[in-house]
Amino acid sequence: GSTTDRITILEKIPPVANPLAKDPAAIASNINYHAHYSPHFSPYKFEPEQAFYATAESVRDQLIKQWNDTYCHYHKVNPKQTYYLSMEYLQGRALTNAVGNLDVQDAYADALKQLGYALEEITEQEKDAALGNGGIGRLASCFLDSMATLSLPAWGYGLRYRYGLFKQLMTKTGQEEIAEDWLEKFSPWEIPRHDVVFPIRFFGQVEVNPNGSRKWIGGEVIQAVAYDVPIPGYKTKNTNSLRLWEAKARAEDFNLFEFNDGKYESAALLHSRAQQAKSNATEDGKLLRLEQQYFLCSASLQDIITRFKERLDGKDKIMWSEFPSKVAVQLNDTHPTLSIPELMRLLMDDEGLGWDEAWDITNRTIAYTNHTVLPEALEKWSQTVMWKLLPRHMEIIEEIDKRFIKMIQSTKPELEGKISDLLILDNNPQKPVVRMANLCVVSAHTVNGVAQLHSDILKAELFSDYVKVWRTKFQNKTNGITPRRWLKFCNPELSSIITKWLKTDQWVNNLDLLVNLRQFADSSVLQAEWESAKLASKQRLAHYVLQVTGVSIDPNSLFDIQIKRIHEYKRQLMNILGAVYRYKKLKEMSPEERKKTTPRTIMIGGKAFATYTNAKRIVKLVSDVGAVVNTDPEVNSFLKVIFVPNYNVSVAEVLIPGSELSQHISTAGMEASGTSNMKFALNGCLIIGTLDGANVEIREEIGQENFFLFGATADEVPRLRKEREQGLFKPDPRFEEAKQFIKSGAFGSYDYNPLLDSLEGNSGFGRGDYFLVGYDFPSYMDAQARVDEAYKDRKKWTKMSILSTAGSGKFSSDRTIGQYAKEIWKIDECRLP
Ligand code: C3B
Repeated sequence: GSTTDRITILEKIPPVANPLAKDPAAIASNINYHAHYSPHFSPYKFEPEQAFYATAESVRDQLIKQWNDTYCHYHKVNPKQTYYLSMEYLQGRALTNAVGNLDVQDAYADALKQLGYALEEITEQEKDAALGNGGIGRLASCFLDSMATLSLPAWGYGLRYRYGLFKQLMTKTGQEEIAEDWLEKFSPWEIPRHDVVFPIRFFGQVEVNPNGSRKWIGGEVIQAVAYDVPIPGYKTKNTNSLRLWEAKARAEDFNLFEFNDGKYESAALLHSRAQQAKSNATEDGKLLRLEQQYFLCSASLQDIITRFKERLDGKDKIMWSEFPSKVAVQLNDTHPTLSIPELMRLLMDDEGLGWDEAWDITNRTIAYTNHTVLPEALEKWSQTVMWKLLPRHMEIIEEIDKRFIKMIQSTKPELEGKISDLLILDNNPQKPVVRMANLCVVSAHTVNGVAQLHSDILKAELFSDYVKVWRTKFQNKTNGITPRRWLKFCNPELSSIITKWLKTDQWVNNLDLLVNLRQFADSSVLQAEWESAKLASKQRLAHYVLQVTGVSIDPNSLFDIQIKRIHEYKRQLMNILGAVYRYKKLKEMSPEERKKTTPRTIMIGGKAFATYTNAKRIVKLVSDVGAVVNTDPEVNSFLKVIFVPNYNVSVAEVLIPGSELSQHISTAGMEASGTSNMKFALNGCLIIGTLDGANVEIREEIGQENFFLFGATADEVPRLRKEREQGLFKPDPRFEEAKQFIKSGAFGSYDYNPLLDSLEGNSGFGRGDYFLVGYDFPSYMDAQARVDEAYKDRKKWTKMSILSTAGSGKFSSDRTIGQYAKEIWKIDECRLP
């Protein structure tokens, strides 16, 4: 309708502030109330954007009530509580999730209908909150959903970045990055807490008092202000908090809060104190990142300690020894490692505890999750920078290291020879650094990996010598995903079929129940329903692709998707080489032969780190191949290649339900877990993949006959790399043919040689093919041929699809979080009555 129509509708509905409205008419009144009285926009306008804000404010009313009640309940019961510290959260959109978890979806849909809108149209208005880069951030967001759903007293802490992860624009030259101003218009989901403010110090010096105690003084102090984001659980009133810290800048130019994905330089320009440090641009960027990390750790720990003291009311003496029985802190990767020396500092310098007591408390409070074995992701900070920025923390780290050596010398003399690797401080005179992972392993009570294979590799390789010191410190917690966002809300068609066949919707918070679908996998009735749900999702996806790329794709072709950050170890390059080979073969076929092939639509999406040249070349190659293939009338009804721009959480919610095959094809041993693999399997998508990360467990759960496996295994990789380097490797002719075809200029004149050279052995321009694309290519192509054959038997394919969903129960983040709660945090549910 027109603007006037909408105003007319609004005039017929009384604006009433009734925050806890349940029936559609009352909700419509409350939405109308916000349309009139919320200060963000003129009430004489009710376009989709205003309707979104008014709807969100109305939902927020409901959230705030539960959020307050939850805080009061935890305060009264005073249970042990978990604090999840993460530099990244990928929350995506909140509206669908909030009305779904509050169980008011239908009422809101009805209310909006009365106001002239469809709920889906309104939810589309929301910008994604992308305060992270990829898997680790999305995992943190899934964990928040599960913590609330399990009614666990558990909160997230993070940073309120002013700009989110960049927006990816595709231009003639490939990926371009645009700033993502997610707060431009204001976020309805946060509650500014001007009552929760802590001072954060940087630089300065350490003062030694006559009694020997030490105090960090001078430097600069800025304020951390809390913004709380309510996190509703599903089928519980518990509504937890994600507390995001913002810097209350004293200087206009202090911009701590740009999310820095390879854009360190631009952020650093805005940062005056970095210039005082007189280092170069990259160093400035690194300093900014270290400041952000410390800001998160210090604000969160001050907040935790304040709450601990508040809840001890009645007792006149603070019992510090009880701290670990009230507080569990989980470090999401090494990014919040400074929590360790910060907790030590607060306990000793501010609260007056001795070293031993402070150390015991710190150790019993903090646990660490490792998310990668890639050397470039294992953080090392320059000791010089650290001494400048955090002098007191460096003293504490030195002391932890000294005591650690002493302990090894007296209890594990056989490890003396390994000490230089085990130490926290690497005192290499060229470039002395602090090894953050070592600080975590030495200080935390528990260290865990994120899939069984990854945890095994941590124990056998990265941390093998520490295992000899602390046998029971190391655990596995296989990742998971929330079935609310990743099935119930993003794939309503499939969800209602599942509910119908299981005769219950309990699977939404007991995902193991999906296993009961197995008995119906052969039913032609279920198969027909299953296929029609898949087709509906494929049509929605095709519509989306047309909208964002202008290319129309055929919903009857096999939809083959790879979406994740672009990285050489994830091997999008192998995927596109396979597509190039497929295209060349199609060109060589007669029209009759072509008709016998399985038509495919290959979709690849993901962002490349702004300064990662080879990743950007891969993006460019995918879009160049697409430009040729999609406009080739001879073959384009048998093959399309799409680069899906600006991949993010909301795009994933459209792509995953519409997928039939997805690629999880990293070099074995390199992908710690992967989590999109779980989302695809849950939505009935088959996987082609290597024995890497959580693929191993997914294949076990859904059955090996339902998984297209190929490639070297993790234990073979070191030997294969050596052989590749020594020139003992004989490339498969198909691999050579695909590369040659690109080199011949079939996809334009862009210089792909630097990229293709990375796939050669060490001679000439070759850079060793570290990721073993050449070695795995033939078995990858064979597996792809098995996929094409399997897709021809639609009954069998659909059965495999049903079995994928049926076998995905283990990968609920409810299971993962239940295990963290029991085996690491030792916390219990604290459910609102
Ligand atoms: C990722 C890993 O690369 C994934 O395999 C894993 O599934 C997720 O973490 C979640 O555990 N990861 C990331 O996104 N960022 C890092 N810095 C390190 C790992």
